[in-house]
Amino acid sequence: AARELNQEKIAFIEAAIEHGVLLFGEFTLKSGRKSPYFFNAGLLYTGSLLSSTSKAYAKILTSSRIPEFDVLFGPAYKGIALAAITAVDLSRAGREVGFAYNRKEKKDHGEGGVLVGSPLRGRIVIIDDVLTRGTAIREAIEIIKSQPEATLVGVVQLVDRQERGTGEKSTVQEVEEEFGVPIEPILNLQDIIAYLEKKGGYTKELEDIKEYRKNYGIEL
Ligand code: OMP
Repeated sequence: AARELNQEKIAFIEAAIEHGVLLFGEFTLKSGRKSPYFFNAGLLYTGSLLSSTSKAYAKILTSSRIPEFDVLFGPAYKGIALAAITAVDLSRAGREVGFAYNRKEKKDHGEGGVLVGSPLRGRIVIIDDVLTRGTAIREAIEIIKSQPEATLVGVVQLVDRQERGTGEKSTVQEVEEEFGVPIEPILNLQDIIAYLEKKGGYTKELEDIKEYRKNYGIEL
């Protein structure tokens, strides 16, 4: 089914552009790919941006292929706040779930360990920011898999850039097949392109994105 660019998505993309969260230019990605756009979830730093972000995650969690779950896991660093605000939003809607995250550095004093928050037991959903080649999400998945009482049941990405993974398939396909769990995006590149086309005045940006997609994108 074709994805719909609804009013909520339009408002979110518009706010992202306005606050420099979604940028156009020249960026070198974690994977080494040189991209004409970049989505920086770290710049979602106002109360209202965080509020629309948590609502978008909460909505996907209740209206997509993501099954029932017990704990939201936010990978350090950006995933931490994203998972926390989403747990708050779900709680306000009457749904209680746990919240957990990892430290990047292992602590050798105090409570120790790399995991903080809810024990990683039961059905876990990872709340992540951006999916490109899949390196970041694989690291997060490994943390869940290292916990004997935890079962990963799904992943929600704020942005799926719809790129190829380590092979010819899309990153989403590779990771879904390898780990047997659904990955659901709030926004994907298709949504961003649809927005830019509808808005008008983004000819150069769209050209650059199309060129980039020839190298790293998947068939839309
Ligand atoms: P992969 O590990 O290649 O999937 O890249 C995803 C990670 O790259 C994210 O967790 C971000 O840290 C970062 N990233 C962005 O934040 N926004 C982008 O638009 C692109 C990337 C990226 O480097 O690919």
